[in-house]
Amino acid sequence: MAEYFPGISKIKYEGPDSKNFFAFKHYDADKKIMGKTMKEWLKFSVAYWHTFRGTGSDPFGPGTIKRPWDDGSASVENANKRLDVAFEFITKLGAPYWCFHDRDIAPEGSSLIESHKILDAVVAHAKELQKATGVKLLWGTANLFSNPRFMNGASTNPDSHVFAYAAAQVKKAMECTLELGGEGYVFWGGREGYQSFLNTNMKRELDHFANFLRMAADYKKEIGFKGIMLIEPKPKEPTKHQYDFDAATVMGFLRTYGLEKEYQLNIEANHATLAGHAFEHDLEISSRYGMLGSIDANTGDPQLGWDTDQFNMDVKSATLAMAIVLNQGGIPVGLNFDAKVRRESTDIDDMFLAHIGGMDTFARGLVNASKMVEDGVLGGWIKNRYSSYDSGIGAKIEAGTTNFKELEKWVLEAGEPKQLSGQQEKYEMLLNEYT
Ligand code: XLS
Ligand code: CA
Ligand code: CA
Repeated sequence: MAEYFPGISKIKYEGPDSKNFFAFKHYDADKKIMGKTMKEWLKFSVAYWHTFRGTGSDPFGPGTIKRPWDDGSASVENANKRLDVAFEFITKLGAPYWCFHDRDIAPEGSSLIESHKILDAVVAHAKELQKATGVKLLWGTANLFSNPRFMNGASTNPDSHVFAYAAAQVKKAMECTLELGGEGYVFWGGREGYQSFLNTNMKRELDHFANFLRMAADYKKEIGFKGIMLIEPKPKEPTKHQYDFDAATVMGFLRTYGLEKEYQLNIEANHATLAGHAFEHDLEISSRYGMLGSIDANTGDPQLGWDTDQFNMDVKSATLAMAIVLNQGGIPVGLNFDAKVRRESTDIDDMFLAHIGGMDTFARGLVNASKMVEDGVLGGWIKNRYSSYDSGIGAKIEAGTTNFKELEKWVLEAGEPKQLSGQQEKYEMLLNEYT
């Protein structure tokens, strides 16, 4: 079989003193941290759409990134060759998983049946490559946003014909995910949202969306897919208002429609920040309610207000993220690099460096967070801050066994509360000690 990265051998762990850019300084796959290997805690995945279909195009100009193996055609041969390249890349990198959209891996045909056939052929090839390399599928998904037929949405489209088309496409993508042994299946809202109040019946669209998700959950059971179904929040882009705005909105939506047992959340850092939250905010809120299933590990740019999907090289952010993962005992699905190299990063080397950097960043985050847990730092101060709820009147408030009358009586005796400092700066200093 042809080798596409002849100059690059398997990326190894060389430790923090290494000066080699093509080596891990922190990600030591088999090293045990708090009872599990780094590989198990982190479950890294390469996003096919960015790394193998991304061209660097932006609204101001066409792609800048040309890959020598890609002839630019929509042929099955080209699609299969790209997969060969991808599996060599992922194997050399040492990431255990990959993720895809149906339309990233296979071109769309001129009819649904033709698209299904092409997809089947490409999935068969992917299955062989998975077997040969040991790389596994983290999750699959359907692209319900690129084709013009989805311009007004997929399951929230005002036209039921488009709803049905989207269902047929998701049905097939779920079958392919099952065929490839995926650990999850993701629903990112795509164009599920609206641009104008004047032409939108929001309630009907949301009802339809819920029905779509219910049908998907039923189909999961019907075909025996054991993976976790995930919803990925995002507040805007491509529509002005995306229905899956943020983690809290999605959890409320799922509960409203009785779907909270069928779905968990895939939290993307850049989407949380677009919603005006920190990455750790959406991780924490979903984790604390038992809904954090997977992570799209990337970052936005603080100066740019759009979805830049950059590799996260911020150790502090990764530390907070991994602290949340540690706290819940692991990440059920995994940590997918939904990130692309910059349009100016046009070398093949950049593909490797970006992933090595991202993996090392989250590995450092994991190690830092575990040290904080082991030192009893993390969680300790927070527990202390709420200790007034551990006994007495506080415990009654927490247990829901008191009422306004009793609380009034209690305050009349206790008097004015003492001022308790939030000590934010102290804790920021402490975090600096670990990162
Ligand atoms: C787009 C999303 C998308 C999903 C999968 O903003 O991040 O890539 O992760 O459809
Ligand atoms: Ca994503
Ligand atoms: Ca994104």
